[in-house]
Amino acid sequence: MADRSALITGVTGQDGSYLAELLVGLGYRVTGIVRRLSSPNLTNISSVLSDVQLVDGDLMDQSSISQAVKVSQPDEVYNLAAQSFVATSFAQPVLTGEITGLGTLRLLEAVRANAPTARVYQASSSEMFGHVLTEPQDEQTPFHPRSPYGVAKVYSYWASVNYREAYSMYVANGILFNHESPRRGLEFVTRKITDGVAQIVAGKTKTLRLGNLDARRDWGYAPDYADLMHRTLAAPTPDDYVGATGESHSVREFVEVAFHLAGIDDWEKHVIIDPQYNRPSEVFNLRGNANKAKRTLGWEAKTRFADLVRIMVEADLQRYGIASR
Ligand code: NAP
Ligand code: G4F
Repeated sequence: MADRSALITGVTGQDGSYLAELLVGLGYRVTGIVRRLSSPNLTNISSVLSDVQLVDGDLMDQSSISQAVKVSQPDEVYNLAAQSFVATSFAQPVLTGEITGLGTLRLLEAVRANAPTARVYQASSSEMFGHVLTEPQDEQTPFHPRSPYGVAKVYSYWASVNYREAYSMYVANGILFNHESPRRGLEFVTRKITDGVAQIVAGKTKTLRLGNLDARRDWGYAPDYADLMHRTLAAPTPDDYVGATGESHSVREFVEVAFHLAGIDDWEKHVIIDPQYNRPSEVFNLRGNANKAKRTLGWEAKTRFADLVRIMVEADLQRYGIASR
């Protein structure tokens, strides 16, 4: 795949960093859009910093996005930037709508005007299914978002479909279920748990405060999903695909396995249920059916739940200087 070029929004995030590594490894010329922060946040892409061209841009700002598309002239555009934390979307709904919703429209307009033949990947989310009535969820399952984040993602999903239909652009949605890694932000529940467990083992704290332990998610491993993103744009025609493991587990199960792997079996003594982490409207249960991605793109989630938890617990123990148990 030499000589191909890709533009990634959200390159500093969990998924953007794994995708940048994958594409650099495949010989792509990779450009990443980064927004100005008072302290640069390039840790996730440290391994590919010399191979990725960084350009300033913000999904809130049309001119910088248009300029980034114009100068990079990408063959493929991956829109991974978002205000991606559901809990924050309740506290900052307008900002979330601006970035996670309208930001996609700004990028689609920038591509339409400056690189109309580029293939565009939109990071859609299982959070769009929200209040689910059927299980597992697939590409035909109706959307019923339960957060400002989910609402904004539904907007972006349909904007992407509309640009495909209205302008014959190549735009594809990846409807991805939760995917995690040692690069996951510390506020998300999986990483909060594995970091909390490591802190307890390191003697830095005794407790971990969590919200709804009964929520169930279909948790996969982020590098597997970066591979799916790339496969999605390699298909001859644009389409929308669910990415999922097909298994769902509760937050409680994640806690049990994580503590056990760190050598602690009486996890109940350490976990405090704190209602401040409950959401005004919760998504109780998500489990995806990725048969279409398997059939059409040859993709399957390789890393299963127990391995995912182990990878994350080991990485966080190591961060605190503790050898794996
Ligand atoms: P993440 O780690 O939170 O990364 C988000 C990225 O967006 C960061 O690079 C962030 O940059 C950037 N960003 C935020 N606001 C921006 C703005 N106004 N302009 C430009 N960039 C901005 O998210 P992720 O887990 O990698 O997820 C990637 C995408 O997939 C997101 O769109 C997310 O909503 C979606 N998604 C994720 C999952 C999942 O389970 N991970 C599942 C389904 C869909 P800074 O470094 O400057 O903050
Ligand atoms: O880890 P979470 O914050 O992820 P959530 O809300 O499922 O969203 C993630 O996955 C979506 C895909 O479905 C992405 F689109 C989105 O960008 C993000 O990556 O919460 C998971 C569950 C929730 O039900 C939450 O109520 O864990 C529950 N939970 C229980 N205690 C907690 C906590 N969540 C967080 N963050 N912190 C807690 O203390």
